[in-house]
Amino acid sequence: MGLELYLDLHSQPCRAVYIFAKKNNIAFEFKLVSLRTGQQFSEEFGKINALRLVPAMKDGDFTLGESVAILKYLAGKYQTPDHWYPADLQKRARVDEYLSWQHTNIRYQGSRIFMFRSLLPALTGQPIPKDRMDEALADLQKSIQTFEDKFLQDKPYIVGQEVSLADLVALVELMQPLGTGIDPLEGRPKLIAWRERVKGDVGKELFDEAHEKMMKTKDSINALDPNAPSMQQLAKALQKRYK
Ligand SMILES: N[C@@H](CCC(=O)N[C@@H](CS)C(=O)NCC(=O)O)C(=O)O
Repeated sequence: MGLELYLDLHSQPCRAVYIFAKKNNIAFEFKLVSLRTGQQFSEEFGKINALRLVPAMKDGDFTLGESVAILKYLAGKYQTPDHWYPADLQKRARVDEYLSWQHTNIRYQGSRIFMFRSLLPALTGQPIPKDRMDEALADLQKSIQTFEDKFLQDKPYIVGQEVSLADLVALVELMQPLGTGIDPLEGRPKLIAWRERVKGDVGKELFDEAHEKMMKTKDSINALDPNAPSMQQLAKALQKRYK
């Protein structure tokens, strides 16, 4: 049995895994786990990832969740070019440093904007109050400022001269608010130039293909049934997660 990747490309970490696998010509079977219809709650998917989150991976009998773990597994197993996850201890540690930081910073803040402006109001029927939205936008900008000052600085990439997993993971997260019409990098020329550089490294065609669904979030949200039990379950989980 070959490599299976369980993905929904509306999801940022799924896009990182998808883009990384495609860019490195890693053969895999795309297994759609549609978050819009609650397939993550199915019994079948529970056997692949008990956390009930995508992305997930199955390689033979071995199953794995968590995008960062999957990306590193693929980099190791398929010996992808060194720049993605450098063998040099200190460069690798820089990639790991960003990958550890991002979960509760850029990822959380960017996802919160996405949820506040799309899924949450659609599923609960309640718009997010303006002061909460403004606070969320300010929190995202604080994380982006830290990203610029501490991680990117004046380098072309997070780890210096070459693109790595850290840049890919950062960029897919920073794309998410764009799916709701907000460019979080507006007014930040250095970061806009970095975004274009990383897109170029990945290949614009692959990058755009991976983001196509997410950029049409409005259409998929209009097709949701907020009364479906799986959607109510999702709304509850999201309300807990995104305060
Ligand atoms: N830390 C995990 C996060 C995975 C995650 O939050 N996945 C979301 C989509 S972006 C999901 O599956 N959500 C389904 C749910 O909350 O029910 C990773 O990096 O893989």
